[in-house]
Amino acid sequence: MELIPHVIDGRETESRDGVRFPTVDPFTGRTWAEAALGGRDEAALAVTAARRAFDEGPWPRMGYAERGAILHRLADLMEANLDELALADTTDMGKPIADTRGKDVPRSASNFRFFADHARLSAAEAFPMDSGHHAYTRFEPAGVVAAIAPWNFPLMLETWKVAPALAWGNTVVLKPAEQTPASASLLAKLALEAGMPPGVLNVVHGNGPGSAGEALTTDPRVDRITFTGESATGRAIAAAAAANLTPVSFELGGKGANLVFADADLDLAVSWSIKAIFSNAGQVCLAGSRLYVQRDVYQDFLDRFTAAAEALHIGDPKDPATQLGPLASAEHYAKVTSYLDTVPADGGKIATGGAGPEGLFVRPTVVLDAPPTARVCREEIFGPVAVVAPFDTEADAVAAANDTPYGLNAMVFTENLSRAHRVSAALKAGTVWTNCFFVRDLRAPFGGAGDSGIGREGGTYSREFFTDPKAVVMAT
Ligand code: TXE
Repeated sequence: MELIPHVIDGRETESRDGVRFPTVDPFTGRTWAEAALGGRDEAALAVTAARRAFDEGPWPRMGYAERGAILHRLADLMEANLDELALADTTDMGKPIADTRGKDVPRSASNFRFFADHARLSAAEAFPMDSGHHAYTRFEPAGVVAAIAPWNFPLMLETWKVAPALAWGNTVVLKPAEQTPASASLLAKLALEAGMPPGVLNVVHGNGPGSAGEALTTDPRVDRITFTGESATGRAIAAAAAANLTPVSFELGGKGANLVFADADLDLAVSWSIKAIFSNAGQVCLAGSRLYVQRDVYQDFLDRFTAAAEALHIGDPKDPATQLGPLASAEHYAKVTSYLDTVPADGGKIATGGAGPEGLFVRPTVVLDAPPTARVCREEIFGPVAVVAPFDTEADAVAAANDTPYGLNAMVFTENLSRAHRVSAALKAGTVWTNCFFVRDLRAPFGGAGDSGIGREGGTYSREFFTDPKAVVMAT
């Protein structure tokens, strides 16, 4: 059976004890490969390699252009290996191949290009002072970065962390989610092929608590921790990191509100709302899982939204026509379907959708009449489940949207410009999309408030996190 190895200090390795874990294709239910199961030892070895590459190696000492050229070469190699990378994520987690080929892998490659160029262009900051002194900033790399990633956008979220960390001269230990190990090892191999020195990008596979993931969060030789995953895991990592005062950047869960006003372009609103909750089978932190629609257009919107949801093409994720694949794992399927079971008891009803047609599939599901206290309204389901409710006034809509411990993102559909600005300002969210969804400029801040995380990444926000800026003041 194919082995997905650790990549430590430029070498593909098994774990010391040779133990592996199966990686299961959620569509077929079959084990399609085995990954090396790392633990504390492998995490420590990877940190040692990253530490040495940082303290003694050329990477942090290279100029931005030289480092950037390697990152650009890596992006080129990723595109040249697009099929293999896309198939790795699709097989590991059931995401439709049209998405991994068309979006995830191209965006992952562009993460390297963007941050390579951004670092080169934004590394300079100087302040000629009235006093005649001259102050300038050196953006010095922080050191060893631990990047702990989830399974829902494996390569894309890994590169969103790894690319800025590397571009700013850090070295990295990446721990992919245990459900999706394959693309990370491919990435590390391509990085070596692109000319990245050994030890600069290390990949260690394994579990979180009590294992490789936790070991990275407690290792005093790690200088930064960037993590995307569940809010409860974020709390555990924050507690572990506190012992060493290691700075953390967290992108956690969400319960995105999607507000459709009566003055919206309804065709546009329906089409984006469908994408917002059913793309990647709803396994998206940014999912528009709470849909609030102004009463005048509520029924019209609901009819169109339901029809569009029922028309989505469900099936084999390797079929280019598939829009909705299975959920990523049996465990996750159990979690999502257990939420569906709570709907009647909590006072709601399932208008369409539910588990099936087979295996780990959940059909696009629309829940109506659920009171704001219902679990499906409050908790992150991370599945293709939209809760739809009417509202009367703009104030009601904003109050409903903000009634959540999360603060990651929200959507507003309106043709009224003033309302768009007013509501965007009033929403508790790290990102507000107006008349669109998921459009990103990599210079913009990305992250959330409350239970959705700590800090922002993207553009100069990544620079602040992945460097230790030093002020140098000179008398003239
Ligand atoms: O996340 P975990 P899981 C949400 C979503 C999903 C739920 C559980 O609601 O149903 O989280 O998913 C590593 N120290 N999101 O269990 O456990 C783990 O090995 C160090 C939201 O996959 O947070 C994996 O690499 N590491 C989300 C990563 O953390 C630890 C994306 C994520 O695992 C650790 C995914 C520990 N103590 C799930 N415990 C989003 N925001 O997009 C776990 N890990």
